[in-house]
Amino acid sequence: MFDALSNRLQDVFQSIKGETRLTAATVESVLREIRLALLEADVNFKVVKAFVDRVRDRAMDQAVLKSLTPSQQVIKIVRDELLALFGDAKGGLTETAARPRVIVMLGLQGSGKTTTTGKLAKWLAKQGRHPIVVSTDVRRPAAIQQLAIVAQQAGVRVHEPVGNMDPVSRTKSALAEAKAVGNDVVIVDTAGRLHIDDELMQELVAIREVAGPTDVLYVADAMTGQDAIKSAGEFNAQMGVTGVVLTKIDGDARGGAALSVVSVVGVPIAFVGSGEKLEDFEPFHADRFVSRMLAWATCCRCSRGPKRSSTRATPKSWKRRSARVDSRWKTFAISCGC
Ligand SMILES: Nc1nc2c(ncn2[C@@H]2O[C@H](COP(=O)(O)OP(=O)(O)O)[C@@H](O)[C@H]2O)c(=O)[nH]1
Ligand SMILES: [Mg+2]
Repeated sequence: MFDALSNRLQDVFQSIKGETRLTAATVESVLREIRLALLEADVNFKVVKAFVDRVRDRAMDQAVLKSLTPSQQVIKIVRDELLALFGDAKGGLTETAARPRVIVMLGLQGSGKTTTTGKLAKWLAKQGRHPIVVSTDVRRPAAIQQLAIVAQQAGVRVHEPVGNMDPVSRTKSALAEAKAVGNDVVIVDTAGRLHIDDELMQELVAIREVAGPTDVLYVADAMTGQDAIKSAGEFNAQMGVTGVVLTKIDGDARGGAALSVVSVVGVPIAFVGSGEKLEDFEPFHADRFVSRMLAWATCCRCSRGPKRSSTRATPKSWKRRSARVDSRWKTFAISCGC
């Protein structure tokens, strides 16, 4: 993800690197290029406009233009504003003293809810927590089975009320089991649809009522671009989403959805999923994300990054390439002292 955007920004920054004087016209042309780069990366157009306006306001400041390092300052402004797109929120779960803490997973079918339920449970278990997971996806018997397998792989308890196929009642009995056994986290995996419908929303609202969750996580497939943002807004309006889990960032998604979600929906990114394995999961850190994105573009002393990568790569080759580029970057960063 962000390969193409990163390359485009690298070109833009390259064009002003080393300039000792920046004119207003140069800044405007840089802004035009940045605008195009963001739109091509599928960033929401309103977000792009607000972003470019903010960068212009700051970059056109005479103190910046007349400084000794104007281009470095413009690059820093772009970086700051990219960070601001993600808001100040820290990734991870909300803070709560509630025991058990209840987390409800939402999202469209195939976005990665069940996989992420297992990943999150494993991540929590690693932090010394004792999660129990429950599936409320009763329409597809295979979904209950899938969560049982994922829970087993994650080494966490799964609530299996035999014969009970009512989503709300399954949630209730999972809470009761957690209290009886001493599980301090309950993760409720829910059903998804290809599109949002009223029946699903009513079911989810009823689950929320009995669950009283501290975290309502919307699982968004990064590959679905702007559509993911639209449904995040709808889920948020009905369910009060507390965080987004952005999955499949290992694919070749253009990444614009990730950059727009906080501004458009007003909900922070809590976690990111970067593969099918349970370990491919981490809390979202905006600064690391932006640093990776701008790694080559902002490297202080070096003129060009490593060999360009194709933007038409498949997820698997992306992974291999990404690992290669990462290791080259480490060697390169050490040698250049960045
Ligand atoms: N590459 C990749 N695949 C993922 C990721 N998260 C989930 N998947 C895959 O996406 C597909 C759908 O996931 P699933 O958890 O069943 O989605 P659900 O319908 O929302 O519960 C499965 O094949 C998962 O292995 C991820 O971060 N990266
Ligand atoms: Mg599922």
